[in-house]
Amino acid sequence: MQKEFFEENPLCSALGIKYPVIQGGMAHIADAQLAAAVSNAGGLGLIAAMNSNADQLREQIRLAKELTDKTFGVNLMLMSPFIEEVVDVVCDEKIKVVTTGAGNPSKYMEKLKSAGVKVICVVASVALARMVERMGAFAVVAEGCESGGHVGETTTMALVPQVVDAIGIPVIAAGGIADGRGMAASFMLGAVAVQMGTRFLTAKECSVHQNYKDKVIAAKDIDTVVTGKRLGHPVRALKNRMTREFVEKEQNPETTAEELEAMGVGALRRAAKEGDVKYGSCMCGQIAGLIKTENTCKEIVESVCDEAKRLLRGNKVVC
Ligand code: TUI
Repeated sequence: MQKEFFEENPLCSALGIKYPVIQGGMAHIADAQLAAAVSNAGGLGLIAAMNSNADQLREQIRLAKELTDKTFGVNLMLMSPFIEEVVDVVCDEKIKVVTTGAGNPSKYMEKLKSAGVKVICVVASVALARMVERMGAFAVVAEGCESGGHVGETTTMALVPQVVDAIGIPVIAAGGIADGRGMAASFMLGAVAVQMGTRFLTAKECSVHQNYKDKVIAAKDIDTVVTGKRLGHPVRALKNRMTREFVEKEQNPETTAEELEAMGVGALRRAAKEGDVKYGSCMCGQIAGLIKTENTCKEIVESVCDEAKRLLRGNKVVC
């Protein structure tokens, strides 16, 4: 087993983490409690800033600082109406690392870098990976369309090696990874770490509503669908009454973009906080079918890494 993946992983050294596991910045789900649990487990936990304003994000950051003395980060959702003020909070609170998603981070790179923040950009294409490298990104997360939430068009298997060949900064693989096989495969594609979102949805420390967790655990391989392509922000979620109605409306040329947008408003919050898994949006990746249990973040991080280590030593997959 090559030491560069674990004991001497350069990304882990630079971020001050033990394991090459980064938690996805899941909107309405990735709070201080989950971020601290992942960081305490040796990975990199992230608080999702999503549509929080400055005060809401500051409160979550202060709470995470009480729950862990390890490095944790913030995920910036670039479509947020509060993006300017949350960038200021990240700088003020001396957050060491951010991930950015759902857009082009160029407007905020200089400010973040000047404040000493390492910026890891989530990209879904080679072109954006090249652009953020030129702007001084510390690393990229190459996120395939197997992921939950806002997705690009290319699969992880195709995207990761193309991004690895195109840039010189570290590449973290995301999309469809939930166990040691996915991690080992990611290393073979040239990634130095993995980001997992769906796997942490059923973590014991994840505060997402129990109905949502149960739906992830019950999901099969073909139980997710991408909606919203017509609106320009495709989103992968578990199939339910809401996605079925959305697909019908989306296919009907008489439905306006405004009607479709209205269906999406508040849908993730309804599922994640209120447990409305029929009419809410249960954003979730295609790998949900692999997840059968609720575990602590420590169990998740350690089991994924232990299995990857075994496989990289040449041991067979044991199912
Ligand atoms: O951002 C994500 N995943 C998300 S954000 C989110 S909140 C949301 N809710 C409803 C609609 C839209 C968002 C839920 N899940 N992942 C990172 C990611 N970024 N995936 C894909 C991208 C991406 C896509 C296009 C990044 C940049 C981009 O290009 C923009 C450009 O201008 O080039």
